[in-house]
Amino acid sequence: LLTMKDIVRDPAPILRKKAAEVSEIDEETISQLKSMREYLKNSQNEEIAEKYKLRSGVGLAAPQIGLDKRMLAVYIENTEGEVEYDYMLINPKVKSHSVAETYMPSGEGCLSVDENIEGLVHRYKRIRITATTIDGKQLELKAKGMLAVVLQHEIDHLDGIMFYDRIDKDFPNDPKIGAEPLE
Ligand code: FHF
Ligand code: ZN
Repeated sequence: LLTMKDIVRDPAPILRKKAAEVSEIDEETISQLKSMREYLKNSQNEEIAEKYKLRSGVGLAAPQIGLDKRMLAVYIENTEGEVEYDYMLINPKVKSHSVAETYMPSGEGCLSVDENIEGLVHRYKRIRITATTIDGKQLELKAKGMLAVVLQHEIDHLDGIMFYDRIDKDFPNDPKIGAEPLE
């Protein structure tokens, strides 16, 4: 079971390198991805999160648990507690994106960053990505809203980019012209 002690913290060098492509989907890779998904699921379960002191997360990238692999998990429940998005993706690639941008009005946080960093993180409003699933199937995914934001945060981790790199140094709280807040 993954807990916060398994989460690599900034400024660990692995968070700053481009992760390696996954060349073969072996049993170890599948089990690592399943543990990543399980962390997210557990972290959103009040009792389990409390018991193991898990910070709640909706996405996790392999470098955040010390793995040099291009893979990520996203697990998001809605306010009713129903599963809204549930993905384990290998070698995800952004194929295209909107010109329009969005941002989370309260900013972003990261499991690998212990302090709160204020400022808006602009993201593309819509993205189209391809990836491989643990069954070896090729997937094309069109994402918008919260899912698009989380996927961009995770894919950034695979490229060594942290959310605060994208905060404007001079005007951290100013939305860019035309950018819309995520509802
Ligand atoms: C989170 N947590 O998941 C944040 C951090 C925008 O690379 O957003 O560092 F659990 C991955 C409902 C609403 C339920 C919010 C992407 C953020 C990715 C994890 N929690 C939540 C929830 C959350 C990071 N991460 C603040 C930990
Ligand atoms: Zn993160």
